[in-house]
Amino acid sequence: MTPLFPALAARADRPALQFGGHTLTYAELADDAGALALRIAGARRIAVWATPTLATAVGVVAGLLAGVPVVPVNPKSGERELAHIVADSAPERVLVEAGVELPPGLAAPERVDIVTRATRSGSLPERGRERERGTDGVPTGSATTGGGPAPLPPEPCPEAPALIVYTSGTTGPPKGAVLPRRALTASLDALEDAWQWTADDVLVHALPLFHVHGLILGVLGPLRRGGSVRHLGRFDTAGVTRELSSGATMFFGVPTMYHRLAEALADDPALVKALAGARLLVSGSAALPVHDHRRITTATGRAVVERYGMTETLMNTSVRADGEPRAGTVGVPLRGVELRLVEESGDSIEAYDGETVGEIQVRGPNLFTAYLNRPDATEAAFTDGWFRTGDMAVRDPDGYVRIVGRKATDLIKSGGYKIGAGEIENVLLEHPGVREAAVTGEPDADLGERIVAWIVPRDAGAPPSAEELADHVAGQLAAHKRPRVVRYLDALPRNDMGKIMKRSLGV
Ligand code: MCA
Ligand code: AMP
Repeated sequence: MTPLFPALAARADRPALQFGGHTLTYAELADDAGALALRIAGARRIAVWATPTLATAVGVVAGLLAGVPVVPVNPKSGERELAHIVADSAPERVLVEAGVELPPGLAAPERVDIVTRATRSGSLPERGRERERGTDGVPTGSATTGGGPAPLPPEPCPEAPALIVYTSGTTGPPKGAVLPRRALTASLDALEDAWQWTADDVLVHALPLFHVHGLILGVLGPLRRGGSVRHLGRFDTAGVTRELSSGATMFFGVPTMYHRLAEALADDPALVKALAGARLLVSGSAALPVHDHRRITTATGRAVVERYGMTETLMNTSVRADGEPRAGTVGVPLRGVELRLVEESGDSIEAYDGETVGEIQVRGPNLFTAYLNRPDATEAAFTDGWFRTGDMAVRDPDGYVRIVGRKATDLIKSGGYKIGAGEIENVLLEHPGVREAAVTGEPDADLGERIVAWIVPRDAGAPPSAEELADHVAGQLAAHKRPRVVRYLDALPRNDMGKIMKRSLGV
């Protein structure tokens, strides 16, 4: 069986990962992740405390090498969200960067410290240093066996689960999408084809490492190609400029990041030059407004390539690197992906007319296998073997897909994060000052959509402040799920059945 990361198996002496000042070559990553893989081998499932650090990348690669399913956890998860993920995925161990404190919600799984040679020494170490011991006394350096480094574990079968990534629905807590190894290889290799992605590419990004975009595309993608990734830790235009001006060839971002780049271009000639020199600029996770596409192209002469994906399906379509760029579209189906548009009636739309709207349904090796512990939700997500994305689109005569909206108004995309209105409403309703709550998304130039909470307070004379409610949601769920605006009402608009009419709230 061919390995998931050929350059790692070959212990190539080329840079693989760079986070701030910390760098690992493939050979070093094979040593560090290989040693960690030996320590976690046999575990049923592991969590990784997914800070935007080198340690996280090493922890995830170790899990993949060991064939142990990895659950990446948002380190900013609030109490309730964390409790749900831990109870649902029941990890036996939690991998965390040495020295980093874990919240009480992660006290049950056995802690395993991630120690890498790069972070141990604070910078690139000289080779051949003595083996060191981790906090639990297990060797953390090169897993050597006398004559040389120990071989990496054998490649697990393609259907073996690789990652479990949590994703929000309209109601209820997030669901864990089980992603098998073949979904990762199928999707990453289809992107190699669409983007002419090679070992010479150096990717720069600043995406979080607990979602598909930042982790699978942004870290595992370069590793599968044998290229390298430079992670900025946190997004800013200066970091993007610096890396694209010093050897990086590609940038991946969500539309909010491109919006911020577009805003900065007018006063930043170095940024203009950096973007103009990039081989490929890719946007995804939400629609990049045509206005931002145009501003970037006008200033830099470069077109941003959009690709369309989902946690459950990985990548479905993309504008190809060798194709015609077209702002406002997500390009054509990727190699191996079957895509159809389906009407409300269930009939498939045959037209390629740029105007008949249907739901995007997909089929192919890029798909997840199931929602963890949720056979009901898994079954409901498919029709005759086709996955129902909930995204509505039209198809141009040449096959380019144009997303025009989504079926569920209760799903909000803010900053590229998918957020369920119901989840936030449930948490708001538990606040002692809240009698009724409804959550909607409204257009936001920076975030795409911003979360709005409509609140009927228990005491109209002393309503809880917007800040207090935002902190409450951030503390229970996650900071990106907090309402950015709170509007107070005497009563929520309801129909004769008592159902809240969100459309009258201005959605
Ligand atoms: C603010 N903060 C708070 C609070 N308010 N913390 C606790 N309580 C509060 N009340 C903190 C935040 O944690 C954060 O900390 C900082 O203040 C700023 O937060 P925020 O305002 O939310 O940040 P932002 O400026 O709005 O972030 C914009 C962003 C971010 C950087 C673009 O939205 C982002 O990283 N988006 C990426 C989403 C993504 O990767 N989606 C992929 C999923 P600190 O600064 O320390 O963090 S979709 C996917 O995977 C599919 C497959 C696909 O197609 O790609
Ligand atoms: P998630 O479940 O967080 O993986 O988000 C998946 C959703 O993000 C999709 O169902 C789409 O609604 C949206 N999405 C991803 N990429 C794009 C894009 N390029 N344009 C428009 N929407 C996108």
